[in-house]
Amino acid sequence: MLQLERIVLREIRLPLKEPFRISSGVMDERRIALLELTDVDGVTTWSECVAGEHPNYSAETIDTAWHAIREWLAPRVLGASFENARDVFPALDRNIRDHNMAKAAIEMGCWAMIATKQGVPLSQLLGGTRDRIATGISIGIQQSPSSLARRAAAAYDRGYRKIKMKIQPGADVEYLRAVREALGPDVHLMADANSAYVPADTDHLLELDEFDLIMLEQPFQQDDLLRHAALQRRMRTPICLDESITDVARAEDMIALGSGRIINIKPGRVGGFAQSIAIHDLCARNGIAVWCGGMLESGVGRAYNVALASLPNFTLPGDLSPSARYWARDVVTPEWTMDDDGMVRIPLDKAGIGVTVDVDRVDELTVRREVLAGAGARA
Ligand code: OSB
Ligand code: MG
Repeated sequence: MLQLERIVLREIRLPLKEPFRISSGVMDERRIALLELTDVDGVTTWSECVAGEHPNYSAETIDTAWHAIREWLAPRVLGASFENARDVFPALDRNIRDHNMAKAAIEMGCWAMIATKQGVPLSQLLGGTRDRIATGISIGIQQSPSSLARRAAAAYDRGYRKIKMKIQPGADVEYLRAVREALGPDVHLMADANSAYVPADTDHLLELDEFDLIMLEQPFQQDDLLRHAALQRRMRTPICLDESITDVARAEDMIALGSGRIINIKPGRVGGFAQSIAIHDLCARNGIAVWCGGMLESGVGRAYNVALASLPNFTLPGDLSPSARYWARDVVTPEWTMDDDGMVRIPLDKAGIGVTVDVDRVDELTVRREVLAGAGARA
């Protein structure tokens, strides 16, 4: 039984160690919404909303999510009671379109609350079957092919099992060629376009086949499943969809149309864990590999991704870099780490999300804070 009494919403600003450039914009600091959920017994847990500052990845931003959580979503859970974490998403989704990242922040927090109260690790509540996850790095667009090749070589030496590089028109073929030549034929490379191409670029994209990438992520616009299918029919490299897969029906469409062969599951993008698990299960039944993407989360959001990635059909390395890749200091203890073999350990010895939020650090970083409480409850 789950009954939330209070949600404290905070915005923190966390400076990235170095700017992260994708085809649609650059980030040098993350504005992150953190939620502290408290239930009627006074048990607390933290969750994170992964929406960015600008609507360049999806329509949501931290500010739209803040509004959606305060005005529409928090009132659906505060004071309500749920038998099962799976019941939370339908309650949030009824007659509220989109706002998946806002929904996910609450929904995933509810799973963590239940895990905490049951005294089990979040991974176990989700049905996870592994204790370690192979990790890939996501490298932003660099100044030149040679600087990208240096970054990729350093990542390979550090132990990463998969090297993903952001691409865009003008920073693609020659960049990937430099990396493939520097690292040799056996290293798992992939590229992520974040929708930077249009169907007229098809012949150009077909040139990427020569680099034996393990996949090409999201070349076209989010809504363009048909044109992704046309590209996949001509391209040897498997297409992986990220932005396009916002719910289970979209994953079914991808499979039916042949728009791709792999899905990057980000729980924030699909409205939380219930949807993520449903997409994971659908893909398992259809021979579609999945892996867990990242949104430059703080250590709080990362805990959720790590737990999800312990499910059996997450067979490809996730974008689960250790805290030190992003931040001078994370907001959780212990920080997320990766061993020399590129593996992240799932904290199976702790209940709930498996890391402790450093509240003093969060306080220092907080730029706004709002307390949401159900009718009748004290703020
Ligand atoms: O497309 O996967 C993406 C970060 C921000 C927005 C979109 C994406 C990304 C990443 C980062 O690739 C992966 C990570 O968290 O390391
Ligand atoms: Mg992506």
